[in-house]
Amino acid sequence: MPASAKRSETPVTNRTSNQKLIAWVQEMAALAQPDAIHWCDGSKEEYDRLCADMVAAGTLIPLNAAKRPNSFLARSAPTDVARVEDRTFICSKDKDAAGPTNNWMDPAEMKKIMNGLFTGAMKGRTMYVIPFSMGPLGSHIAHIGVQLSDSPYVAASMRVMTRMGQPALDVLGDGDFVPCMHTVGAPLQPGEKDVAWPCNSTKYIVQYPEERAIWSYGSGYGGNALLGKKCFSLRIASVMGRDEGWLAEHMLILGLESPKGEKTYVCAAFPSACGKTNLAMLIPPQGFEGWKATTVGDDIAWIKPGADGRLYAINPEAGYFGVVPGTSMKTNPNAMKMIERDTIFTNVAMTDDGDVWWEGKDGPAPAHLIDWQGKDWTPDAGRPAAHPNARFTCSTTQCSSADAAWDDPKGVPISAFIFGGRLSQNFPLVFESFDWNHGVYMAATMGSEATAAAENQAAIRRDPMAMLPFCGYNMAEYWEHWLKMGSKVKHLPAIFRVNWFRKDADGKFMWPGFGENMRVLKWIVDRVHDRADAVKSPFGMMPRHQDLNWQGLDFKSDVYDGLMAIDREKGREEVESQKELFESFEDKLPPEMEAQRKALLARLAEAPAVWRVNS
Ligand code: SAT
Ligand code: MN
Repeated sequence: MPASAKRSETPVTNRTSNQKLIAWVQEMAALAQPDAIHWCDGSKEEYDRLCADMVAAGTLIPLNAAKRPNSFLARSAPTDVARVEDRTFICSKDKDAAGPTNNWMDPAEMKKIMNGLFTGAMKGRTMYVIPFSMGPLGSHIAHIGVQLSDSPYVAASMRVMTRMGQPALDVLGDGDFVPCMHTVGAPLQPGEKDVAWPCNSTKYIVQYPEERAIWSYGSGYGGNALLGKKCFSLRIASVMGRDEGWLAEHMLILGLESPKGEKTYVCAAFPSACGKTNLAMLIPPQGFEGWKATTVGDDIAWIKPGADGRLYAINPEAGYFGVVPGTSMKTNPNAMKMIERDTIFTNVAMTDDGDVWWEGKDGPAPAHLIDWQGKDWTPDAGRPAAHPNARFTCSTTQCSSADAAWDDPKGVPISAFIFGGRLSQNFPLVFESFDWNHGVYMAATMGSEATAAAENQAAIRRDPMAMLPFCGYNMAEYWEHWLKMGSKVKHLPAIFRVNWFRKDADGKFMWPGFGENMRVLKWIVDRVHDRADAVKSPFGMMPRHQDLNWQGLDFKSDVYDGLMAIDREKGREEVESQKELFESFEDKLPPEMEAQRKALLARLAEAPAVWRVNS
């Protein structure tokens, strides 16, 4: 039994008077039969003890303290390296309530399976009781959850990723919480030696939206196991938002401050692997002296209408679980600085001097590494040293671009929503929707190309609002909810689409991206403050070359022309292909969505064969 569990514990009744919570913990302990129960207080001492226990168990490897102070490397089981969408279930009473884009199972049937799997599942282990607040403590936008887990990696990670421990219990009082039940599914027989990363080949990530409950079995990794993240903050919270009139979105929150001190906040949604963390921590380039970009969040936003008729957003999380490969001084200097210390790395490679390495890090690959699976690695190994989904887990307090209001219970007022996919062809750098409904349609039909290899016959994987794996109810009803917000909110944010990934005829990216995205963001800021020009295209309102600030970047007008061009026939094909998505929702599809699609087809029919922004 780990030292953290052996310590004499404060009696539970001194920690909380919440009878529902106490009874639930007892009931779950009777089911899962752990050897011990530890109520997490969220202190630094507790975190350090958890880490020390994990070092002793081989789950964490301490990194070279001179190079990477207070940091650790975890190597997961090779079969437990990412979210498992095909094992993720929305168990609403009606199949229709989950909709055609979710896996569904009858809740009664699922509960039988869960009860079977969880019986005795924590034998030989400690069950951690992990109270947490998603959002600033006491914020009217925040909510409390309690996770039970037999993974110390989860308990430690939850302290970094959420406001975890006694303060969350104090805010909870006798109120309601979202119960989050989790096991790695690897009970130990008496005397049996544990492995470094216990998990089970059977995995279930289960949401019961009507009960607002989560059960997760068999995985210790990321969103499968840190249940405050995608399971609660998106799948369950999207249902709460529908019922209560707010939005739970897969969005970063970014502050943009002008040299005059005017602050504008935007939310942006992108599918995985489109650089959300990089955009959330962007550093304005040359030509933007005096501008500041500040980070409120990099993954999730909870957004509620405020008394003044604007929308206010909080980041429900308190840390970053970011993709490591590709992170460098070029792509994200703020993140590089942030993860210099006090960071848990999962599935990166280790250098001979006890530091970490990953593909895309600055400088050449070292001559020798231990790869993410613990094997010797040399540059000619023919396989990546870090897993492509390797992650850092790191507190927001370490981020030097953290916005002054990142922990403000009021949230920050949102002026624009930005939606972006990854499209190599025919999709312009940026445009603004004509109005709210048009913006909702553009967001609902966004997508990314399935693979980089399929560039020419780009099969687009639709990912409405980047919420495809995260919407806890019928996606068509979610669109309806978005459309309704249009009439409920007095001061609506403007809606934009962006695409950083267009390629030229030689397959080269046409747009430099990263910090240079500030040029687009500034135009967006100026648009929402009514001081930037745009011209009307079939897709929406677009900036001309002269409408962007090019100081510090030589970006020729004719290249820009190509970046913004719309090929009428390709555009038409794309819009026709949206029909398949729409039809899958049958009579649940809001008629407005099809009306918007038809209107776009009509605008394209009147456009020249190639629509150009500067002609
Ligand atoms: O695994 S997580 O859901 O935490 C991260 C992600 O997939 O975006
Ligand atoms: Mn995400």
